[in-house]
Parts: sequence; structure tokens; C-alpha cells
Amino acid sequence: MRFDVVTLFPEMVTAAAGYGVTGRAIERKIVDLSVWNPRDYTHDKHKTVDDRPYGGGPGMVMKYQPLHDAVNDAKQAGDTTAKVIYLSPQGKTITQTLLSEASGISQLILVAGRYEGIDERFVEMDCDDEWSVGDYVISGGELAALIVIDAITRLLPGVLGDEDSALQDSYTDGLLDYPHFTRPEQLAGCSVPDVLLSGNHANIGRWRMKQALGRTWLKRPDLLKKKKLNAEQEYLLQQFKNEVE
Ligand code: 9D3
Repeated sequence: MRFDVVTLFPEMVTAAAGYGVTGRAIERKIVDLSVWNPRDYTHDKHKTVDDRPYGGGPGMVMKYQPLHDAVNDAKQAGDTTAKVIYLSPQGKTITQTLLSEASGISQLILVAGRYEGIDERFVEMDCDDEWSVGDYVISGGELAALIVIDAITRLLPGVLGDEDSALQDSYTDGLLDYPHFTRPEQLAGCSVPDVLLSGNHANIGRWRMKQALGRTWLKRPDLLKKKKLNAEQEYLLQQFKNEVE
């Protein structure tokens, strides 16, 4: 899969994506990441990428032409049909489902805005969709683009090892994680649950499922309402609730 990020801060994107899971996916050529700076598509002496808003008001607006020309070059660097996504507070909030659908596309062009926003005609004419990372304010689209790249990369075949991929099975998705423990066995009088030291992997599996269900019930009841539980999960959740009483 190919990601192209149109950004005034290309090093911010390539640097952050160079770490960890995304960095390895790029090294292994499962992911191809290119960055395109609208400033490189200006033609005036001052390399102007922004201008004052029509109608007045505070802040500056990114100009249409440098963005359009940068996206065009990104499209030409790909070999099939690309989707152009504008990251903005006005977009649809990204979800695992949206990202999972997007992981089947061969090229995503992510446009990161700065200043107050970009010329609306770019959104209308050049973009296929508009995505937000949530209802809070960040200073530009780069961190949002990095979130999209990271979350999609994890879904691509061969990126995660077998152990991590197994965690994406249908029984645990839509639930919070179970609690994790490592050495030492005692920490300030606080011990590790006995079952995890028992070596009984059937019991450990049931305990973890019960904890995942119980924590989701306690902390994210909205998630639990959307989830279809099987008979064993209903039983484990009831056990958890009884123990909380
Ligand atoms: C406080 C400034 N706002 C004036 C009413 C408008 C505004 C302009 C530009 C708010 C944020 C930004 C920059 N944000 C993004 O580019 C952005 C974003 C976000 O702020 N929240 C959630 N998702 C995203 S994706 C891109």
C-alpha cells in the first residue's frame, strides 16, 4: 500500500513514520510513504502557500494551486486509482471500520492542512473524503495523517507477527484488553492473579476473556452494547458482575 502525504512539514511525517511498526513496514516495502510539500509547487519569490481569507477575519487560508499541483504529482507517482483524503475537524470521525475499509485501497493521498484551513474549492473538487481524528483541536493535519498511516499499516498482511495478529480475532475485537502483568510477582504488597501463575492455559484464556468483558462493561458500556456475545461470554460477564456486586 502506498501513502502520499501533502504537508508543509514533510520531515515531521517521515520522521515519525520511521519508528516502530510503520518504520519496519516501510523498510520491508509493505508500505511506501512519500511526502509532497505544497511550497515546492509555488512559483513566486516568497514561495507563498497561504493568503488572507475573503470576507476577512483572523488567520490565513492555504491557497488552492500549490495543493492541487502537489496532489497531482502524488497521483502520477502512483499506478492505480488513488483516494484523496483531507484531514480536518469537519471530517467524519475515523473508526476501526473506516480504516479497515481504507486498508483495501492501493493508494491513499492524505492532505494535511495548517493555518485556519484550506480553500474550500480544493475540498470540493480535489478530495474524495474528509476525515477527523476526534472532537478536539490539534494544530494541523500531520498528526492525524500519522494516526491514519499507523492504524492502517497494522492491518496490512505481513505487518504484524502471528502473535499480534491473533489478538485481532473476532472474539476480542470491540472489547477492551485484559490486564497484563510481568515480573516481579509481588510489588508493594500487590500480587499477580494466581490463575496467571497456574500454567492452566484454558483457565487463563477464560480469565482473560472475563476481564476483557468486565473492563469493557465498567469502562466502555457503549462498546459492549454494540457487541454480540456468545453463550460463554454472557456467562463470564455475569460471573464478573456477580463478583463486583
Ligand atoms: C481553533 C481554530 N478553529 C477556529 C474555529 C478552526 C481550526 C482550524 C484548523 C481548528 C483546527 C485546525 C487544525 N486541525 C486539523 O488540521 C485537524 C484536526 C483537528 O483539529 N481535530 C480533529 N481532527 C483533525 S484532522 C486535522
